[in-house]
Amino acid sequence: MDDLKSKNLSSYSDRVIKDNIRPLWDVLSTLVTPEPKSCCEATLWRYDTVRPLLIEAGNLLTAKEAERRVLILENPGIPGESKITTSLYAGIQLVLPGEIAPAHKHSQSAFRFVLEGKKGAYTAVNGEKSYMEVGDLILTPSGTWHDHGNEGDGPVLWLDGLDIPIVQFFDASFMEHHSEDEHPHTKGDGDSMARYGSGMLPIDYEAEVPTSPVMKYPYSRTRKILFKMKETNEWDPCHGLKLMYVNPSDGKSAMPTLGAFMQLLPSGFETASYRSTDATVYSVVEGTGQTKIGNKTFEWGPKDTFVVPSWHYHHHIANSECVLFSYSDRPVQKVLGLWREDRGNR
Ligand code: 1HN
Repeated sequence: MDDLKSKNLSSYSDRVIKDNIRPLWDVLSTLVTPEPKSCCEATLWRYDTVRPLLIEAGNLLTAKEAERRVLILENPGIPGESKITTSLYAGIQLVLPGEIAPAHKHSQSAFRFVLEGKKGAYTAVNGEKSYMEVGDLILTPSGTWHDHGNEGDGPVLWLDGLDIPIVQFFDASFMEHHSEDEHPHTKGDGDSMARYGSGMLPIDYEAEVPTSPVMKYPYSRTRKILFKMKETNEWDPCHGLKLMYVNPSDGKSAMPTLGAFMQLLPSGFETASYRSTDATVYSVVEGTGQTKIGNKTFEWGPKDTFVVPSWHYHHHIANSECVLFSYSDRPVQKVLGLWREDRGNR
């Protein structure tokens, strides 16, 4: 294009922008890319870095003063947005003995993935108390009242996963505080598991929401499943042995916006190179290893968190027998027909 033409086009663009109009030809190639071009960066947060900072915050303010005493894991490629990926939020929360994080409800769906703590801490969801043990997954579905407490004698820390950026994208956020710090605890630990998660359902059960009626997926159970399946020695080259947390009433993802997974990699296993369109957040449960993401290598151990951006080739190397929890926006992408994976080698 000659200089004069280019100058005329540029002044044309400057002029129309004043009327809130933008020529598509200026932006088309950034709007519609031939493949995902994520601004999100592969990053790892060591538990050894985050934990002391949270304990320090524990001396500065109470859970009640903070409402939620959380350190957000912020993706360095999207600074200031409280996002770990373009669609997901992650944070690490601390509740000290005797504290209550007061009851509230909001449109955002959330889960807690327990990192540390002896039994005694709980999340209560719509009156059902779920006591927390390391590796447990506890759901707080959209619109459910939830409060946290700690009746034990040590700190409890967990990873919070929320769909905040998705709700923000739709401008669909509502929140309410309960009149009391604690919603009445009318049901005990395991109530929803007994009713809905044991291979039976109440005869007239009809789902009113697209979310699992089971509030806690205990690690003791998840681990048993993984190690039972391990006996057949059938490994997926890309995933080792990988399970998805499901809604037992329909077999779909436990929550509509948050897909959650648990996988086992035997000692010495190196997964085949893999990429998918759902950026994925990992929390290491057991073992040590490495994940190579593009040209970066991340060494990890228990309770570390790392994120693999969308459409980035990566593979894991297990130095010992490893159990990895992960979550992503896969159920949203699947329902929209957007999800893709590439099990290719590179
Ligand atoms: C929330 O409700 C919790 O209930 C944790 O523990 C983190 C981040 C943003 C908005 C709501 C919780 C949150 C949150």
